[in-house]
Amino acid sequence: MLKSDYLQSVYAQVTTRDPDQREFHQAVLEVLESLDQIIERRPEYQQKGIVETFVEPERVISFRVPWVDDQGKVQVNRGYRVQFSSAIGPYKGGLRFHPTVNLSILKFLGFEQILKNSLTGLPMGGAKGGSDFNPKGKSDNEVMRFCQSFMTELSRHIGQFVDVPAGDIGVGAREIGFLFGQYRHVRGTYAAGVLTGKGLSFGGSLVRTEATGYGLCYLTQEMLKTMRNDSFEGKTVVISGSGNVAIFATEKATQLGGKVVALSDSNGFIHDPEGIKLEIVKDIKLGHRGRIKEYADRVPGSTYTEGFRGIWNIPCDIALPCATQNEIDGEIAKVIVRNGAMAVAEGANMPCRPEAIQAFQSGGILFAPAKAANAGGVATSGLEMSQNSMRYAWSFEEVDRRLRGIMVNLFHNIYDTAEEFGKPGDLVVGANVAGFLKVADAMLTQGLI
Ligand code: NDP
Ligand code: 2IT
Repeated sequence: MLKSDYLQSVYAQVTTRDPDQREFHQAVLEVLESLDQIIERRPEYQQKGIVETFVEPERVISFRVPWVDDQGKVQVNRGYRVQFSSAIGPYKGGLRFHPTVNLSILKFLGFEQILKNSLTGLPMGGAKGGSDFNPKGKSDNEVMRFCQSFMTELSRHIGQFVDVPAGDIGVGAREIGFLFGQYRHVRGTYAAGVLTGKGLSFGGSLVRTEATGYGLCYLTQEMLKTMRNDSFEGKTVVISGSGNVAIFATEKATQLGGKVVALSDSNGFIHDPEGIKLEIVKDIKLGHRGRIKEYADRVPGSTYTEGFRGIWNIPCDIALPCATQNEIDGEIAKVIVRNGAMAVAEGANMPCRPEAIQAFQSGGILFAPAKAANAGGVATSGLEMSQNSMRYAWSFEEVDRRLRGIMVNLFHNIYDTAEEFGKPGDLVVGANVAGFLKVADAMLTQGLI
């Protein structure tokens, strides 16, 4: 329940305007609850209408995406771009291709992206986009034709100083390549800075592929060190998902001395008590877009179980949910607490429901929210944009060093902010408040637009 009448009225307007957008309501409410800690200290936010402006996207674009499948049949999907905030930089955020994509999901993601991008310290606004297209089971040619149609329309709305999309669920190097090719074709210009996550041969940055998972582990490591005088060394780690974020979180957690024992996909999970052999996972997922089940067929001593939520019954010291939103509810969270975990850090966006976060915090478990914990991906996108502007490419070590520096600074910023605003150790409040203050002050300074 919100204490401030002003924030209550903002939330009432959000839920009345779009009563069906449940994921968006969830993301907004969490942020407003954090702002409750500061709103009395900053009366100008209410006087200037900052919060009600902040929760409404600057622009929402919706368009049809017709394409022809391999049987010659016309398929029509829906495409979107939610350009949420450009207060501190051009719109920036990923594209998601998944059958569950709708406006509620893209608005929650775009909204969180504003604060996440602010926390990176780089000049990027917030956006998200995508389509209800399902790349799973499609041929490369079908994916190419879909991406070309999608970009034919999207190209009118983006640009290196306007809006810079990247990948997310269902959008990786293959899709970004097709999207970039079509942008170049329809605009007749080589503007490398219009997309991030590009291939290395055409303006991509080293470390962008690894960045979200690596960044998640750098932040978790700093949190363990600062708040528990501890590290990944010797810890059992469970990671959900087996996509881009999960794979490179597994790689870094292992390099830092942890033992990752489980991964999942939307069908089920694998458990390997000896520690996941990442080269086999990479061969399955990156080599031939296979299912995680195949791991158990190839690695003696490992098991596969149907149903992706069961992964959280496996006891662990560190839990890194890296699949999708609302995967962990209050009941699952209690199991994680009961099994003795010491830390949870969100690699996916909003994988923990509010009751789950509550259970972690009251159970004394360290909790790092997504907008801080997974900011390494977009931060490295920011570094890709910098390199594109310079027409230069840094080495792997240089980008990795900068990524690590950004995540360490980000952690201390949210940790100190939580303390400053009377909620020591509450990194949810720290992230929401620190991210918001910068954007709100930019909005105040620039006037109502
Ligand atoms: P990928 O498409 O590479 O992988 C997604 C993984 O999550 C797959 O294992 C997939 O399983 C699983 N998954 C997706 N949807 C569902 C669902 N509805 N139920 C259960 N499992 C599901 O995506 P990413 O790894 O890039 O993204 C994972 C999460 O990380 C997302 O929340 C994304 O928003 C977030 N993120 C990504 C960043 C990036 O740079 N890529 C940056 C910051 C956050 P299956 O194959 O069965 O669908
Ligand atoms: O959720 C995210 O931060 C991303 N999908 C990455 C966005 C980006 O622009 O790199």
